[in-house]
Amino acid sequence: MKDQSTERIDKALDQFRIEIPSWGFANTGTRFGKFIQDAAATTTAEKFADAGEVFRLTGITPTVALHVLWDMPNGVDDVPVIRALEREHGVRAGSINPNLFQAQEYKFGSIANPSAEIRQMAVQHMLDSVKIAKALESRDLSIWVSDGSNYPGTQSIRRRIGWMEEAMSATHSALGPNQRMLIEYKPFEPAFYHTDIADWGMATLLCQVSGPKAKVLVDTGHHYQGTNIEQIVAWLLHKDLLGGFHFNDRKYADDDLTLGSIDPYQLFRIFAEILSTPDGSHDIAFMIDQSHNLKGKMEAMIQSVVTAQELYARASLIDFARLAELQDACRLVEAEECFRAAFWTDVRPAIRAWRERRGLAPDPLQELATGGYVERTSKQRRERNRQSTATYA
Ligand code: RM4
Ligand code: MN
Ligand code: MN
Repeated sequence: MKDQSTERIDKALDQFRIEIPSWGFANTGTRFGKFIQDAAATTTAEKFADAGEVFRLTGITPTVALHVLWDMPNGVDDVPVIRALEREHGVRAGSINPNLFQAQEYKFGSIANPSAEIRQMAVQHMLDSVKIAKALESRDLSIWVSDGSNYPGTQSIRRRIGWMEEAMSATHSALGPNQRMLIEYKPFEPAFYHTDIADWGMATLLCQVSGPKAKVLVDTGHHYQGTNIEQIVAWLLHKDLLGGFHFNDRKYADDDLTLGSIDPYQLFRIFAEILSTPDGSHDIAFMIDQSHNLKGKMEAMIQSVVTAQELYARASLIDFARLAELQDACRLVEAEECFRAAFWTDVRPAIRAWRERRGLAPDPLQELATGGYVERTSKQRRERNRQSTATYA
């Protein structure tokens, strides 16, 4: 007979899926330059191959998030190419991310740009992205705008709110019946005075203006130090406005470090909030938003996926019925210990067993290390990677 905790873990593991980002496999950099890796993916096809390998090793990453300009430079015309890659590598396209920050036109903003013409261009790109999402049967359009300003007085914050409302509403009207748009917020960077969608309040209000298919996307790195992210999660859950997450860890700002590398308890607390809903069910898109410069990309992705799985399993061990009793009775220490006991449980043996039952590698990271994939791709991609530019000069 299975004991209660094994049952809880198994149920959690059966349920838990996490999306990985195509950009996590490509060369990226810091503000000072790129560090080129031999094994980095240089094409969309290679990103799909890497994502397929992560799925094969972990069994819980069936979808890959796509950034429209980076992965589908020809827009909707690239849909058949993506379809073929899905079939070849056994992973499906996940959330579609419009790119509203790369074109020169967006220097002073995209959907909040003072120029009506540039705003129109940005809205058109969002509408094209909705079309792409429909064609790929992707449910979510993940919107992040880098809009903002660097100096006080140089832009009208209020008029820009109105322009964003128009753009978001127009995008919402184009969504299909099962589609959603997720609005991501970020307090600063690249704008350093005001960011047009700076926090969850602003994202929430934009969702409310746009319509019921608009939900908030919480990127864990996009908060000021000390912000109680799980409290934001609780409010969004309460208001049925939580659409999804971009997970990553950080020490200082939007560092995009490997999940759980700095503060695993943070992610546990977020999962605890989500799993505390009465029947434990939820409809939230879990996604990773990381791109590593120092660690190998495959290794870092697998570490992140596995860490998310472990922390989700640990949060599932919380006895929420007992916790509620202790909370109501204000038995603080016992409540805290009930919560912490789950956090301190080593779930790795249970996860290993779960993987073995499904024919998956018992230790995905170990399997990657010995399986030869990275050596193979390094050899195949080395020349092309070495030709790419690393400097901004
Ligand atoms: C932003 C944000 C977005 C991501 C871009 C590349 O900081 O996290 O989600 O698409 O980076
Ligand atoms: Mn993000
Ligand atoms: Mn970010």
